[in-house]
Amino acid sequence: MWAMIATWRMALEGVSEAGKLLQEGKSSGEAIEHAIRCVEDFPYYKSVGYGGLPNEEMVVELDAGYMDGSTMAMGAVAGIKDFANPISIAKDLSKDTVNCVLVAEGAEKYASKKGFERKTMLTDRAKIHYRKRIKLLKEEELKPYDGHDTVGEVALDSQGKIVAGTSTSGLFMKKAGRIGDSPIVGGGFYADSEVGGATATGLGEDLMKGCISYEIVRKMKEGLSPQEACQKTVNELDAKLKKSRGFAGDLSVVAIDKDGNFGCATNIKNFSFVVYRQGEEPIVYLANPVGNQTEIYPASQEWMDNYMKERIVPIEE
Ligand code: SD4
Repeated sequence: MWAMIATWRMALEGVSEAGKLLQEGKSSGEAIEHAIRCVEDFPYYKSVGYGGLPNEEMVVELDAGYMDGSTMAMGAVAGIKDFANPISIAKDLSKDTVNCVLVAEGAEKYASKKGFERKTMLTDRAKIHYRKRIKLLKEEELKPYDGHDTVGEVALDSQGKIVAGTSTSGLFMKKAGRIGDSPIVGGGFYADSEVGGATATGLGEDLMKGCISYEIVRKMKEGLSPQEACQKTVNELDAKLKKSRGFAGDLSVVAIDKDGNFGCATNIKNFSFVVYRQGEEPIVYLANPVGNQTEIYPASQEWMDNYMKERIVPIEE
């Protein structure tokens, strides 16, 4: 049995291709890397890789994480500039036992030495978004973008290995040097091949407070289904944040277990995610919070048609 789950509709094309790799017997590590690279390479996704929106100094700083749930190997890069595929660098870093998490210049030096592809990641389209936002915020203090579209994925291969990975440009207009949950093991991603894997998207500062991906896997280990584990974890963190300081940032999570069952929970409207399992077609789901539960249903054709149209619509200064 193989299976993949990923945050946001933008993962669909990559997951569709990666599922074929899993069907051919390739490993979950290869599937994750391939699927996430597809998102990183697509210029119209504004929050991952090429085309990602910049920080407040108009610099694109990227974060990525990778974990192999069979060996517990883990690698991550944070605040890395001008490399095409941060996920591949994170995966490469996971092969070592030390120096597995590198930031900024150190990460760039490593990637350069290892021959990873350099690329100017700030696109003209991203510059227009930046200038528009600056115009809009002229009189106000800069605030981070409150949309969130980190790609986080978990794959189970037919050998039973579970791998989790993430890639993001983080929050639009973030401070230089700011990193979120995506390169933080246990925060943005976690995998344990004996149990399952989970990954998160949303406000990194809040997701990290709950060690949210680890917590979901921990609950699955205790016997909860992926759906129960996702829901309970989001509910608990959401409630705790609201109780302690009055509000909770966006929290959305997906998970699969070692048998390919999946779960998703969110505290925002219309969170989309992708599931592809052996013997099925890839499916895009929409998730919405209803009381303490998450209502999950396949996205309509109309929603799917509008999605790509909205992404590629021409923008003007
Ligand atoms: C972060 N969790 O850097 C990420 C944001 C996200 O698209 O999901 N962005 O906090």
